[in-house]
Amino acid sequence: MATPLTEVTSVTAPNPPVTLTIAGSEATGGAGAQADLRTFQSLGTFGMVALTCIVSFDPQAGWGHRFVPVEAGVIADQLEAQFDCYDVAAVKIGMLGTPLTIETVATALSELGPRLPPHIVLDPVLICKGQEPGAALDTDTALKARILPLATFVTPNHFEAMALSGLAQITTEHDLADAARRIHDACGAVVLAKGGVRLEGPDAIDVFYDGSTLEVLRAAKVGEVAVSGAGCTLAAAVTAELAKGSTPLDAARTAKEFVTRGIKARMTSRAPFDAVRQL
Ligand code: PXL
Repeated sequence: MATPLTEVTSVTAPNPPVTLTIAGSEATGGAGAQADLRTFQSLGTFGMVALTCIVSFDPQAGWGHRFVPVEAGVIADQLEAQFDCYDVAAVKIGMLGTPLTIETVATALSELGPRLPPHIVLDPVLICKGQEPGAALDTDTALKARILPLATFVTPNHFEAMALSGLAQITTEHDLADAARRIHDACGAVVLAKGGVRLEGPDAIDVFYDGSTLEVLRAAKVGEVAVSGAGCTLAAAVTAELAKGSTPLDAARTAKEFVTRGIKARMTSRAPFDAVRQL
């Protein structure tokens, strides 16, 4: 016999921490909001997404990006519903994509007052694989001016670390550490700068810097080609761990282990790149 509804609703377990990603959909599910939600779920938080844009790779054109922004008012509506519904423990900000979206998100977060979550993790998606560096300078500038100051934790990749630190080249672990320091000094956020497969050597290196502790996180490289969704997954894992009460350094360590496991278990497909699989 089916359990009466009253019995189900009367047994209320305590809520897990609530996490939110403000991010785009990548239709094949490897990156963006889909990767974030799987990561939130795997790490034991309740995930929500405020969708900012829809990316559909174009198999007829080298798997480049077809990009459609979500209307600004609809982004604001999602955030209103989410923050009215829950106390959000930590937010991840992924692809925003246009200056108008950046302005909409910055305004919504700035107006939250005491409901502003204590952890705002920014994955500063400046370009995606397949896009030309500097293709969207107005978006990059708006992100630095309006979103970076709100971030408590930032996870730039190799290219973004150059853009945010002003360093012309990052080729060594020492350069990456220098970039992490400069970015922290400029914005005050905890920095996890990702070398990934882009620095030479056997290890994928990320540098953590919070203003006093500098730690190099290492994992043996799994191949020499970047895997789709690795950056999204790393930042989402940091967000989930912070939401559960970890220190920033422990969150970074756990996130690095989580993404390394996901890269080892990656999805292959008919696209010319693999995608992280969150275990
Ligand atoms: O991996 C960066 C990224 C983030 N968000 C969305 C994306 C991508 C890359 O494809 O499509 C929506």
